[in-house]
Amino acid sequence: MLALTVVGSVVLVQFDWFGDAASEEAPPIDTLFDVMVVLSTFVFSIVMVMFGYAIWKFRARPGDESDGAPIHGNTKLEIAWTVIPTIIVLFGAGYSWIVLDDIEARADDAMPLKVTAQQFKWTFEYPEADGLRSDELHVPVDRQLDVQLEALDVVHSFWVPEWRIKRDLVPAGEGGDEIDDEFVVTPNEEGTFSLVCTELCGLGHTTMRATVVVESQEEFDQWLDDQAQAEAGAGGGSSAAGGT
Ligand SMILES: [Cu+2]
Repeated sequence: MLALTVVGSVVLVQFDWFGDAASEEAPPIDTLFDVMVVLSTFVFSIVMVMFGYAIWKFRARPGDESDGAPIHGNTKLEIAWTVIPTIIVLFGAGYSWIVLDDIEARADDAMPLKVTAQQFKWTFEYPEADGLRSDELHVPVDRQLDVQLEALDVVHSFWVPEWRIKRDLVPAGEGGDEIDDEFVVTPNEEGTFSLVCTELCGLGHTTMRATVVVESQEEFDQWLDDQAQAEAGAGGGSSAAGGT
């Protein structure tokens, strides 16, 4: 049983389940996932070993047409299969709670960002830059983003795979204050990523993507300036040749 757990765990943990990581929240999430994989492998091993043993031990010999012995209850076994899963689940819940508490901690200097989803388009608004809007997401590296979500029509879902965080955008309408519509994330690697809508939201769902550029603070400031000028010049600005 333990051998099967070890072999299964070693094999499964090798997989790069989520791909590249590019946020501060990613490592604790990935570690949590690996721990859960090991626990699941342990449970799977118990079930498979018991299953194999039962098939072998209690098989019907050739010519044996008799009924099985009538048995009822087994206190030791029942205590074991209640206590072990309870410990596993409580451990998983406690550990997840700690990780969630950690990755949801708010930084004082977080940058506010408003994300609006609609069929089939993302819009980003920067309250610190006079409400500048863009359909390409640019953010500075190593700064926590305080993201406010809004959906205009149906349910969408915000997901940048490398950041790990995934959150639904629910059209709240009147009195929708109780909907959990914000999250924080701290991108810690520069580069270009894809924001993917990960909630089937209509015929154009597969096209509902946006480019995400994580860049240095200087490049980000420059991009904001460029965007503001383009907006002032042409009136109505989306992203053209942004920061590289
Ligand atoms: Cu969508």
